[in-house]
Amino acid sequence: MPELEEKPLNREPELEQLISSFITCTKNYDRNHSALPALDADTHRVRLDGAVKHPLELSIAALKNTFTQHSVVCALQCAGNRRHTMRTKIKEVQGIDWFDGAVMNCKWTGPRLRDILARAQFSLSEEQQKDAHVAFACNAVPCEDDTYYGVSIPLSRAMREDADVLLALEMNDRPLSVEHGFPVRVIVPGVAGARAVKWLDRITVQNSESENFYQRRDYKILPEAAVDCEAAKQYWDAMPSVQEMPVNSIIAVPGSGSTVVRDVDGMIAIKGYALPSGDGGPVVKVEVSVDKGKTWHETELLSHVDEGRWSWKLWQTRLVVPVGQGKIIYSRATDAAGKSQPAACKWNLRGICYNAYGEANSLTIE
Ligand SMILES: Nc1nc2c(c(=O)[nH]1)N[C@H]1C(S)=C(S)[C@@H](COP(=O)(O)O)O[C@H]1N2
Ligand SMILES: [Mo]
Repeated sequence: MPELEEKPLNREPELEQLISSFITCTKNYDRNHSALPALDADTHRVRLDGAVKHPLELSIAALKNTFTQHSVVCALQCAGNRRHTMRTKIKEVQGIDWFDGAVMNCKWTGPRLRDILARAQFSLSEEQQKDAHVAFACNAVPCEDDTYYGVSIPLSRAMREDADVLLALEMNDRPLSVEHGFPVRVIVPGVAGARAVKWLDRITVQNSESENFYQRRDYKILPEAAVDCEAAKQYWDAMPSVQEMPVNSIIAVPGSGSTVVRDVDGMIAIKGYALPSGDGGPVVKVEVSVDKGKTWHETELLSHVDEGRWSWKLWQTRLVVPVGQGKIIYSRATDAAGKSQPAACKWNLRGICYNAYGEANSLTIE
């Protein structure tokens, strides 16, 4: 494997700042398995090949000018978001120590993948299409665990008009930044961030999942028996890759470990974000509990003109909380599909898809 030139850029914003606007416009989290490639939008091409009748070589200008442009506002979340909570509440896991900020909520614009696939036309029978995948790759730079970054999603999702799978050229009405995939990245609303390939240069229609490490040997919820890398080996092929993310919520204010001074009425402000499950959005309810889950109080969901099925919900409330130390507050989101966060979540080696109650712990209330 070629050496990585530098340590990949991985960082998340501070939570109070993250929830300060519905569209997260500044300092969104960055997750990279490689260095950031500097690509030229004038010469860059996206190749579409595999089981299609007409392979295509698409320039950025062609993606912009020869296909209808669509916009979608959606949450984009790393499957490892909240890993820190799994590692501290249950037991040690492998992976970057993400807190609750490995998520962004942005507007993405570009052609729909299904329109591009329609131009190329499949050479698969209807039966074959059911199990087929669309693989995405970035070959620009070597990654930590493979020579290129590659993943795939089911062809059925790519073809669903209501699934809004895009090849995004713009983020929040501006060309993508280098960090977020300039000049083109995949956006798959409701699905783990790992599938949103940045610096996209190849799309392949194929009858099985991507062969890449990041599809086959990572981003899978392994059973609890997979306690270490050695034990994990027997499960990698048996377990499905993560696609749809689970419903979730976190408390951004007050932050765990902080001291909060109550208002004269004995109340404190509690705020956070909530995320729907895969296709189950929007979030319809967020409750909080200040008595360890015995009673729950419904919070106010903030509405926004651009919200929809795939976006996050910001929420807030004020509640009377008794003074004291070591206090804990929980949050619990429910989405339109009726999916709700569990009190506890099973451990998995890579610490992904943690979605037990959101919590602010070790609080001192004065
Ligand atoms: N080419 C490429 N695409 C990638 C990655 C990567 O390392 N290389 N990381 C993936 C992962 S794991 C996530 S969570 C998102 C993060 O997107 P962001 O860096 O724009 O926040 O990009 C995905 N797309
Ligand atoms: Mo990720």
